[in-house]
Amino acid sequence: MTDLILHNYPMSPFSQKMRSMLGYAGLSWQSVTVREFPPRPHLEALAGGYRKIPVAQDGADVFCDSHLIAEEIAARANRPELVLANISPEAQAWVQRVDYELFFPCVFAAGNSTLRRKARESMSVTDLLRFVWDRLNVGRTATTRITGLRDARTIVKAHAADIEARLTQDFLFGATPTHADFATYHGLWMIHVLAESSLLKPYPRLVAWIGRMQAFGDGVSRPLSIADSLALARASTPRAIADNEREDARIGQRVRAAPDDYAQTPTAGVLVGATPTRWIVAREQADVGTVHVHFPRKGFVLVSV
Ligand SMILES: N[C@@H](CCC(=O)N[C@@H](CS)C(=O)NCC(=O)O)C(=O)O
Repeated sequence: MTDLILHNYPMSPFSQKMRSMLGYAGLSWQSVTVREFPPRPHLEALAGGYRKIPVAQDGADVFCDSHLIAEEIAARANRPELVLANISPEAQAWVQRVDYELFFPCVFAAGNSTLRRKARESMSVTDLLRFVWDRLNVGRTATTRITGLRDARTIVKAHAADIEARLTQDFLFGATPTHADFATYHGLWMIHVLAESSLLKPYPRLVAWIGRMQAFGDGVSRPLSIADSLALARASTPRAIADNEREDARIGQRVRAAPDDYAQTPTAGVLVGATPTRWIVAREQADVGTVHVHFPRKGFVLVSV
């Protein structure tokens, strides 16, 4: 099996979720560094309209959303605890809560002079302005309410107190980590590690847990150029789809798949695969030939066109 390719950028929290899982899983991987905001033409070739980061790639198969990428990491490293569907209902509900209630407050609460300096070091002033403008538009067009702009620090502190109380063992749901730890970590990573903020200091068990999560590292990565990632897709054939992976009356039809929350730009193609948890959409593009783009069902909508 070849190393997974992760299209990511250093300051992206959801990319950090994947980098930390790769570190925990002990996997080596290939890193394509992408811009912080669209247009990203090579990702348009690979994933169509889907514009969130990270995106993973294995040859001519492309995986959208961290929940699905986690399944790829879990399968490669035999780490079933990284798959959301494998963890307890209580832990799954926890992930849903931190995804929707903690992530954005963390992003807003992380905004301090250290973060601005780091952003300024990786982007020109013009790009920084374009980035802010882009994210304002993402917020404006979101179908779910993006909470936390006003009370970000208060919301983060309430979650931090919950996490502090839960951490009676080394990880949130026991002595070893699960998907829930990684889903909780990346927002807090932005505050504590990236922005070097003191906001979480009053929560010693939480800070110690961040240290344990950080100690997993990011796995061993080697850089891959955008051109090489496209060439790899072009030279590869998508994975075969089994008969029991065609469980949808729309197989063979033209469809559009899009996130149901924010940055909902759709990917168009032909539905070629469907399992109880994912859809697989085939796309043809001159730069990459035929690629199969995988979407989780949870958090996405699929419509016939
Ligand atoms: N549900 C997605 C969320 C990913 C996400 O929101 N990523 C951020 C960057 S960390 C993003 O892409 N924001 C808007 C954008 O760039 O279009 C996942 O789990 O992968």
